[in-house]
Amino acid sequence: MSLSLFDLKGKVALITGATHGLGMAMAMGIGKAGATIVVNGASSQEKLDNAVKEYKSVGLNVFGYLFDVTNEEQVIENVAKIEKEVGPIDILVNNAGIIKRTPLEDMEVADFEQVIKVDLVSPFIVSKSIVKGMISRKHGKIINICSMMSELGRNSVGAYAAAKGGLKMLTQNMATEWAKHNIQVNGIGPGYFATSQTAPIRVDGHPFNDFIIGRTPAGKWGDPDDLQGATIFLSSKASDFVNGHVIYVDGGILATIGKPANEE
Ligand code: GCO
Repeated sequence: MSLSLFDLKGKVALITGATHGLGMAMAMGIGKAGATIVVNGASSQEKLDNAVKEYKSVGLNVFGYLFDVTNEEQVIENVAKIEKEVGPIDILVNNAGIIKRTPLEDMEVADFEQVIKVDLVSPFIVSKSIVKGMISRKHGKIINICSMMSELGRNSVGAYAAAKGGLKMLTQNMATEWAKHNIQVNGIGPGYFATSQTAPIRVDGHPFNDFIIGRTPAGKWGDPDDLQGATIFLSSKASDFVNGHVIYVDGGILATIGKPANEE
């Protein structure tokens, strides 16, 4: 099979929330496969500039744009700027997301709404701002970054689970509506990865750290680079007839009911 199926040379990819963590790892993968990468950050110009330097340090063709993905006006303005200054967007990775770990009964409504806004509404806002161009060009790739919480609940992450469960269904509906325009919309569901978001629950001896190691058949936290293969696949020609699926990169968590703590 020709590797050109996975070649992204000549493509422009926008990855939201790609100044660090999983977003950066996926953007690095897409860039190394040949695409020009457009990195979005929302919190600070300095963080964005540092990230752009890091991408350039490994020889990638990269541009950085600072805008809030929950603000439709900023999204429309920046997508227009990107498509004028860099080129039409061929690949969109909706990765930007937040999590707030609070028992539902204690969670402020405003906090619940903020998680929904960033994790579920913003993929809609950014996709909507780009898809009409993809429709006119008769091709496009949209990848929504879902989660284990698109399938399973967990104490204290109810808002996040509601958002990521919704994002899985939004992915299926985008696929339903846009596949006829040769736009493939799919998701990636990361398992438990070693990132800044999971750092608080990953410290040695933290009960959750031991739980995840036991609950994951691969017996470890994922390395963000483990996501690059699925990302390149869903960004490339190789997935031109794949629509509405979420690929779980999870070390086997969703494949198993788990095992007793004392079982090897
Ligand atoms: C948590 C974790 C998870 C992971 C990831 C799993 O608190 O349970 O942060 O949400 O980050 O989303 O797919």
